[in-house]
Amino acid sequence: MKIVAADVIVASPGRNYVTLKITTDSGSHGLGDATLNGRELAVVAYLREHVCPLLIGRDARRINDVWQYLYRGAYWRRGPVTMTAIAAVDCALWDILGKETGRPVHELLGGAARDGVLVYGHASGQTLDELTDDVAHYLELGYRAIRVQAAVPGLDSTYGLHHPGTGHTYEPADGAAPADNVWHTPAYLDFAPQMMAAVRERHGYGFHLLHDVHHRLSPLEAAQLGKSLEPYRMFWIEDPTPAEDQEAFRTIRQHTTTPIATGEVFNSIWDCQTLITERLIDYIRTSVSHTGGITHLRKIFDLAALYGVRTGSHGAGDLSPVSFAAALHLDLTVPNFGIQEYMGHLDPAGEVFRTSYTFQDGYMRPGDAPGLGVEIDEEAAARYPYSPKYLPVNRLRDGSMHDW
Ligand code: CS2
Ligand code: MG
Repeated sequence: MKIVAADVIVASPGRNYVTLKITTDSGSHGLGDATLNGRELAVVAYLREHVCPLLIGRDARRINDVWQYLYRGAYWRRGPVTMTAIAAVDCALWDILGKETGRPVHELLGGAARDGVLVYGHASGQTLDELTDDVAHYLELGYRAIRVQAAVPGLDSTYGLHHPGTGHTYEPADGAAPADNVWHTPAYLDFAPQMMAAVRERHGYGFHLLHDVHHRLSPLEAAQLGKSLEPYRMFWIEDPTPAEDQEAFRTIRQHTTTPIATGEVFNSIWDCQTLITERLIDYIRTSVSHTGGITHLRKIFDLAALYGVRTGSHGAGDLSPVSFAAALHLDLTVPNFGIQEYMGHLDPAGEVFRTSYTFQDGYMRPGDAPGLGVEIDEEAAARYPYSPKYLPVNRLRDGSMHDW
């Protein structure tokens, strides 16, 4: 089964998505998500100029060989652009294998190890009243796990909040240049326990509570935050410090029992090796689309299983429905699954991507369609041309750059 075409589709139905479509001489095609938020066209060029021409004529069934060929053969290894491009190829080949064999991808991975995939939704608010109302909304929808973010008093803007008027999805990317946000750690450290107290006081402890710190603290500040949140029995705090400094997590670990999740910005097993083997985190957040696809993410999850680290993959709205479906297939099969982020996709993304995954009672299922179970409508995609959209940048009050 030879690859005869590899095409890159760039569309912006609400936000930018890059989709790789691989076609074989048997008439099958498969999809992979190649979206790298804010740097989309770098992956497009990497695929179109360097990867797609090399795929033509290769056997689509040799997924492991194609992966090794693209990873080892490039000489320049890892990095978000390379690993997102490889991920797209990998997912498209799993999709093709599923369609050719008539099996959903989770069956090809050894079959389901659970009935459904626990997901967390995103509640937020400009005030604590708005936040706790939003938590009520998610509980009514059936969510069993909810991430909470609220505007920090005294700051003009806070990350992780719904944009007013866009519905219940957190959509930070906007505009032809990044907006400037201003951050002040003391204000946040004072406010965070008040936020969790308000949520637990109104809604109790009958659901999992999550929070994203978005890489903004020093290790000691993160340790202080973890301790101050212990009474609220967090499911996790996410990205307390910049994730690339793996040793920093030792300090956090020594001081708090609040569980730690990190890894959405990682792109290979090497980025989380220390964190996993030293048990410095509880959840690894690497995703299918930024970490080399199903083939490589499986290896990370297997390593994590050895050390009692559970999975909690990134599933923001800037990952397309194609990689979200791939995540659900993999999540269903891994023994050490923990939770899956589910931000959802705003319309008109639904015009471009037809999905077969479902949500019920807090759990998602990928469905039994052959392959990944997602199709792209290329005519609809053409109606939404690429437009630059950037995440904000973050500065301190003195104007210096901080982590976003
Ligand atoms: C966030 C993301 O989902 C999350 O946990 O950290 O929204 C992240 O900011 C974006 O995916 C970056 O592209
Ligand atoms: Mg995050």
